[in-house]
Amino acid sequence: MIVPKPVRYEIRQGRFVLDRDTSVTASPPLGEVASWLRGELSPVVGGELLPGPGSGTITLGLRDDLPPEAYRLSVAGDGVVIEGGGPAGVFYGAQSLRQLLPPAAFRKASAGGPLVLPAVLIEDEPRFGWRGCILDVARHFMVKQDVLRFIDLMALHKLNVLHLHLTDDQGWRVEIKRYPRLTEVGAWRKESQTGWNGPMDGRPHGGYYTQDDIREIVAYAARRHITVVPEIDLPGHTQAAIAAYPELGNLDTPLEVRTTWGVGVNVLNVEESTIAFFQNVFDEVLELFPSPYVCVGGDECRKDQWRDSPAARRRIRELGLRDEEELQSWLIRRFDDYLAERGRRLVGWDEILEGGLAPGAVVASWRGDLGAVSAARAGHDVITCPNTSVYFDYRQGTGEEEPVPFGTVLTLEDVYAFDPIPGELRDDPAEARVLGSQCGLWSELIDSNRHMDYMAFPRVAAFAETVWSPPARDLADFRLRLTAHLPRLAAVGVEYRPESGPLPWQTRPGVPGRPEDRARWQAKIDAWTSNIRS
Ligand code: TNX
Repeated sequence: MIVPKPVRYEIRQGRFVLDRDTSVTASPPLGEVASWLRGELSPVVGGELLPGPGSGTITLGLRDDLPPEAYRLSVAGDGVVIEGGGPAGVFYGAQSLRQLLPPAAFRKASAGGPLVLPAVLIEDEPRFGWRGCILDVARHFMVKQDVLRFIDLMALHKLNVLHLHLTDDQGWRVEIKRYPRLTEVGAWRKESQTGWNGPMDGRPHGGYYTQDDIREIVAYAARRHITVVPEIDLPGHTQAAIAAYPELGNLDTPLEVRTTWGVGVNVLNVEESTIAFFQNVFDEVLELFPSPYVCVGGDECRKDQWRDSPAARRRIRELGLRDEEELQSWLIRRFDDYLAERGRRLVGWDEILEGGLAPGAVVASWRGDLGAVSAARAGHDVITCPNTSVYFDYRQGTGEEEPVPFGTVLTLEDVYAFDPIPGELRDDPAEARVLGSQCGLWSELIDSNRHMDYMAFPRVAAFAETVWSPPARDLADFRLRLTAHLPRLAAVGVEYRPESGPLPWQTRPGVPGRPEDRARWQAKIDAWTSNIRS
């Protein structure tokens, strides 16, 4: 009853009893995994699990005939053996081991007696190397402790990339020592819009991570084999930065941190001083995030201000560019060069394809499938995150009681049916360019951790299965495993969306979710799809 479904699962004769006398032993390279596992299991057995020999033993080991993320887990009467190609594989084996225990094993307290594991043999490995979640902590801030909890929930589902959307029009969330106003000013807004286009709430909102917080998040994630990919979005989605440092913008009038949603007009100017500013920002960001991949955004950049700006037009002439689209590509290339010189790879949203793209750049394709198809065929590595399948800010049911109806409907079944390889790329050599996928938890309309739980779960479980498990789908089997999985989430304290729809306190009466908004969204999604096609 494991989620995501393992490649091979065989029930054997017998059982293993886990109690406070069980020991966890591991070779030195697996010390971290072993201490993590002891940390998870000790409270549950009501005693400290020791490294030495005990009445039964959980043995962790490495095998050089397995890929780094693959594992083999055997549970028998005389012991449990988890072997992996690398520490990550062993870690995933340990996650599966936890799922063989009753849901009480997901509480941080004694389960009140010995825990019985069925004898099994599991052989497992992921289908994709990039199994991610985009967490938008810019539109609504998520406190550090909740980010750590989310990391644990990702690890439970064998996800391995946390794409942290750290900056946007509505907030700048990472301390940059050289430019303190980014957080002094940019991390706070005076109020927020309720619903996608509803009235203002009249309540200040804000928050940011200090550099020490970020180091803690990155280390916490690393211990769970999760890479944190930072995103500093530019040249659009930068109103908070411009509010803090007006010289980055195109206008003479000062701006405030944005309080409404949707694609804004305020974008960075393209002066060398602005490029230098952001490279200085990235100097600090690269120090904090060891990830080989760094996201510079590049999405939804309106060009109105560049069109109206004599300085931008001069820049276009000087650089011998055709238009504002090429100016955006030129800017993204400057950051691509900057990152490449430092041994990192640029990730950008599919808009970076418009107007030409640096060869090493990775494209995160979000507007349907077509960005992914053209990028992969052009030889770029691709991460698929189509809003039409894996945007979990979109509502998950058709009912009027669904909180803040927004976007198109993405039910659990829709997510489970998602294939990270777009249909057009199947059996095409360019298929190999798809590194994997990531689901989007955009937070314009997710203003609390409780609501984040509701939007994320159980869709994240279905998503995890699409990136981890073999491509064949069996909805009935998934549903069955989900009935075992939901009590685990409940034991952790996750307020997931029940199958039957939101509980009374999960609906949001009074927040606008008008039928015409849905129609507008569907029209917008259709338009994108046909735009990318042409
Ligand atoms: C599009 S995904 C955006 C985000 C929004 C999201 C809302 C992307 C690159 N841009 O800025 O939060 O839609 O669903």
